[in-house]
Amino acid sequence: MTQPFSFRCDATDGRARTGAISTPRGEIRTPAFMPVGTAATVKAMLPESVRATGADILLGNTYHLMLRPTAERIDRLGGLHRFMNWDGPILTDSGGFQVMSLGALRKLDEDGVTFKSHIDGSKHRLTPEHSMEIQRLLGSDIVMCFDECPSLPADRDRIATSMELSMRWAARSRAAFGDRPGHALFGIQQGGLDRDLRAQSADALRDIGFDGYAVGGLAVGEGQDAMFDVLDYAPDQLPKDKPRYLMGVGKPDDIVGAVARGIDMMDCVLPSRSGRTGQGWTRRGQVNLRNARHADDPRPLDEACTCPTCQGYSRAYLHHVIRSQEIIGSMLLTWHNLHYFQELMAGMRDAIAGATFTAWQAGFHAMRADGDI
Ligand code: PRF
Ligand code: ZN
Repeated sequence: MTQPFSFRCDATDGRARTGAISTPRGEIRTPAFMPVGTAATVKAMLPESVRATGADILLGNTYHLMLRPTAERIDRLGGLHRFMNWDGPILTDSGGFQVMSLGALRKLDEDGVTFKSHIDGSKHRLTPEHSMEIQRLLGSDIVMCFDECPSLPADRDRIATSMELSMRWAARSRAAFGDRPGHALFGIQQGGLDRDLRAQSADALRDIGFDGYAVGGLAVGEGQDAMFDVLDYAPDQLPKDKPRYLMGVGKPDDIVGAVARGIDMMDCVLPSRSGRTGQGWTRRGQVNLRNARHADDPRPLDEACTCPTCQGYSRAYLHHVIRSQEIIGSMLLTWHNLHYFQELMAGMRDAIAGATFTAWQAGFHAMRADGDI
């Protein structure tokens, strides 16, 4: 019998790998990109449209949902899947990272974090136990450990102390999560840019035992070169037989570089958030549709793209609706961007399966060097 939650690797090419995570709510093809649905919506998209772009799984946020509309209300209404009308798998982040970005509005101690809501200034507290409870009430399929993610640069002592705290919180998260068949708990590796601290963190997580392992603490200001340096060893420090998730990454070239280094899952607000400001992401690079040069351009954003936006609308129209702040501008660009990110993942999955990933990567970079888009 297959496990209610399991990971299989179908093929590898270099360090890149492709396979699938099986969950009771469906399969997640890997490498996977998870659109971000922070407040129980992928902004400007219907869930069925998100699905049509090729997404197998969404990300939701403990921090935002606990404040509004609250986890208890979502639970009473049948859980997050029913609430937002998405029946596929949902991964929820634990809140630690989002609280950290509040800066002065938070206070950290051994037991957890006290913080003030960005919505109304009300006081709240998150601990590993409380984060597990909220993610259970939401009905999350993949629950993330409660951790602390220091911003970089930071000195080694600060990174070490924080990583050790995150590992104690990981053990408490594991104990509080308990045994929930069909639901998964992922550990989060920390340790900044320090190979030794990353190894200590990976060992601590492996000893506790998780259903998957995230590389946390990256894409926090260190730059792509430094991030890739860490990704040259971090995935190999984590168990081979479990999914590896790089949190909060990234731009298309970050994603490709991460997959080449053994990452199976990623999430980022980039395709949705930048879509709402008029940025289009294509095979040939980034296009700012606000730019006046598009005002009379009858061509689609990307002639080779099969998304509904590129099938029906010109750059001139996109330029007009974005400049006019029409809602459809956000809808059209978010759809195109999510479609492009999912096509990117599908292209990588096929290339890894066909053992042509190196050539695929060369093609990806060559296409982008092309110049005028
Ligand atoms: N921890 C958690 N969520 C995250 C991160 C982390 O380190 C990151 C780092 N890029 C993004 N989201 N819990
Ligand atoms: Zn398109």
